[in-house]
Amino acid sequence: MVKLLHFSDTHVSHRRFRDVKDSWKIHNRVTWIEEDYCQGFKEALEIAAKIDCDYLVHSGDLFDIPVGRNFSGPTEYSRAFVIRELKNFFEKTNYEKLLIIIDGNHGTYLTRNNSTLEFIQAAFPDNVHIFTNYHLKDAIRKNTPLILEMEDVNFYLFPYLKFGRLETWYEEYEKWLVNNQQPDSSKISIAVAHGMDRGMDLHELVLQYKYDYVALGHDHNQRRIKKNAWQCGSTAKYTFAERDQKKGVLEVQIKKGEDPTITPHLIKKTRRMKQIDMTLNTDLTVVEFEKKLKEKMSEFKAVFNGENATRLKFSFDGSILLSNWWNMEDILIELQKDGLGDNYNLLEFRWDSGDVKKRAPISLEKSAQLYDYLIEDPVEDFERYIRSLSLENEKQAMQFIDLGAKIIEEVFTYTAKEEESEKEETS
Ligand SMILES: [Mn+2]
Repeated sequence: MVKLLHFSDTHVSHRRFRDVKDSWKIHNRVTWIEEDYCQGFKEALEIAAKIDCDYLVHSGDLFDIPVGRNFSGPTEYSRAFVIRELKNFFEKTNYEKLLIIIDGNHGTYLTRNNSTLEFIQAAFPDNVHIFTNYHLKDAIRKNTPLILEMEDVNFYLFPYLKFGRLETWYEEYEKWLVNNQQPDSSKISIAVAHGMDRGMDLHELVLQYKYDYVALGHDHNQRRIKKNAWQCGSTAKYTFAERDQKKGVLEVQIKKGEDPTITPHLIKKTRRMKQIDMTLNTDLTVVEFEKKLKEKMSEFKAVFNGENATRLKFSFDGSILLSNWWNMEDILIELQKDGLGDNYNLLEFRWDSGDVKKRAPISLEKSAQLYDYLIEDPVEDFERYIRSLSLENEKQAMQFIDLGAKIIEEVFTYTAKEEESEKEETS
């Protein structure tokens, strides 16, 4: 039997710069939010020591940065934190445990042959095995396996790759997988993959092959995908969509040829995130809007304490007059200043109005409609305009006219449809 601690998506070194309180946990060293993700990582290791697992498996996104076009590496604080906590863990367990980590889409320089996992491996060369994006690309190019073979168990590694982006990548990836990554029927076989979107970043075969366990990462919500495949979720809340999720890690006991036994362990201390939903309507005055928000905020009136301060988000939908919305945004900015001041126990204050329909005032809507009637036949008008340019190339001129006609048609039909649906809604 083999016992794993499966953890994932620790996102250490996650920082926020907008809409957060200007406050350090340790002055000039680490902010409260950055520290939250360090603590999640630390608690996962504490659970690993307690359950006395044979292997620790991290299924990606250990560090939060670099990501996408943000090429900044993890902060020195968080690098040191990770090394120190791992050293504590390995010492406590007499350097008998192995940690296996794969690259996710975070914490890796996707277009370069570098990964932030490298210095961890360099610090603990006998206890840490890393599998990076560039290891994967090499393996695909050379058609070689990406496997860690131990005496009792084989690990099949699938660092993050959005192979479904191009058909040719998909075919190459599948070919590599079929040729190299099939489970060994005589040994305990464990797949480790960062991905959740099937056919895009998680290949169907990873779930179909008879691995004894598939340790998945990328989805921050802990859940069972199949009897033998789990997303273990993140160790700290990351987006407001995760506000009500429990966070944790998985203890996995595996016997060859049997279903694995999964025991979730909760991360106890996670930051409170609260989202307040409000539906706006065009009758709502700016004064009423301010009053309502202040009422909702009163719950958080307290002396600031970074240890238990809340991250708060207002989410608006409904519809509103644009001219009112401008004033409401000014009020939100004022309330944010208050909320992140000394009288509220808030660490973050933000809002999302992406779902609000912002309507122009009636007077403007009317003039916009009047404008439609000024052009009798926009296609003809456009053709006249192109002809006025006296283009020498007749073929090119015709292409412009055709293209213009298509665009005009699209724009005008779209407007007509939009108006219809708006009328339906208000009736
Ligand atoms: Mn991810």
